[in-house]
Amino acid sequence: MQSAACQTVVRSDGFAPAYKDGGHNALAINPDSYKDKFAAAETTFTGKSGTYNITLTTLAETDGESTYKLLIDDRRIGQFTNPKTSQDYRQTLKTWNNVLVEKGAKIRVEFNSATNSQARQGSRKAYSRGRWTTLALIPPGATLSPSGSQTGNTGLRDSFDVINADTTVFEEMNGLVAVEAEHVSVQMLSEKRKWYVTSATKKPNISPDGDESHEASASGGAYLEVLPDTRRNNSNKLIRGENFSNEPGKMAVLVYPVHFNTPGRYYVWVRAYSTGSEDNGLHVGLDGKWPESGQRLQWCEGKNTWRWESKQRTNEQHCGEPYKIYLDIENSGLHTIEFSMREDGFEFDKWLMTKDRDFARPAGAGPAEKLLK
Ligand SMILES: [Ca+2]
Ligand SMILES: [Ca+2]
Ligand SMILES: [Ca+2]
Repeated sequence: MQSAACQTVVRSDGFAPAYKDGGHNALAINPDSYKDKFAAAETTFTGKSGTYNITLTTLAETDGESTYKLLIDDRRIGQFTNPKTSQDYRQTLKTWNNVLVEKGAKIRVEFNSATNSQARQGSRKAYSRGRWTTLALIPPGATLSPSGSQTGNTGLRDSFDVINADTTVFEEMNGLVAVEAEHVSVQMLSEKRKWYVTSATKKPNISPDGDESHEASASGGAYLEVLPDTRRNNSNKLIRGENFSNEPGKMAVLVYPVHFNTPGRYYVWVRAYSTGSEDNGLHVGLDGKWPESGQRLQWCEGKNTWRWESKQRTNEQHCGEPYKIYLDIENSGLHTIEFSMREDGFEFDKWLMTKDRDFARPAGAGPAEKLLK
């Protein structure tokens, strides 16, 4: 697989230079030298000619709202300006649907430095750096193949895996949002472990797995499982960074864009299935950040059944404490809710976020999904 640096040509003719921001794994423009200017990066599309949904992932900043232009063979496909944010490097997704891309086409992203004149660096106005991390081309209707191999995912970066074709945006209403795990937009950091869909018609052919499938009783008839599962009981060796990650955001990250209407503290509940003493831990994050209150979701009760839970594993209570798994949404607008692997073999049916601290555990599938219209 090639890295972005190999595939991408940074244009200098008529553009400001771009630089690689290693700390954020992004391309960016330096406003110290280039204010209100555009830099550009270009790649030649080597995939099959066809129609694609194209998703750009940017990092929004407080200093200014950078603008991004997508061009194919010098034709403007679209333009996107980051939303205002109170949090630097907030991951933001923009999708252009049903774009015709011919094999050999030149795909270019232009990105600028911008200021909103609010933040100051010393006596000067502070600027945003037009950072972005990935451009993914996804064939509409693409699904995860049973073998787990991906087709048509020919972005500028290869750390971006696709489970669903659509960048579906969900909507929070009245302090509640619920999402089927299998309706994930993108998957990242899946080199060692990866989430696979199981449904009546789709079974991952990944070994070892260790148990039968449980889609018949899953919400929406489908769920995700992170495979292979090499630690199925505590006699199997625990290998950090392989079949276990106590650190959040490091392995098999799932990204769900959600539009929030109501800021505030949200308790996160997840519906999971575990059959033994293992495969019962997960992490949740927000906008690419992994606060302590999203780490180590834990299940002990309800074995061999789908079980909604919202408990955090702590030193004092290995089976988890209630009320400790939450995310604080500071501003209304688009955010990404992200989950990452803690234990391989985890089976993930659905998740929800509620402002109600005393939310009653749903017995069945739980609240319905709501898409942003
Ligand atoms: Ca399994
Ligand atoms: Ca496991
Ligand atoms: Ca489901």
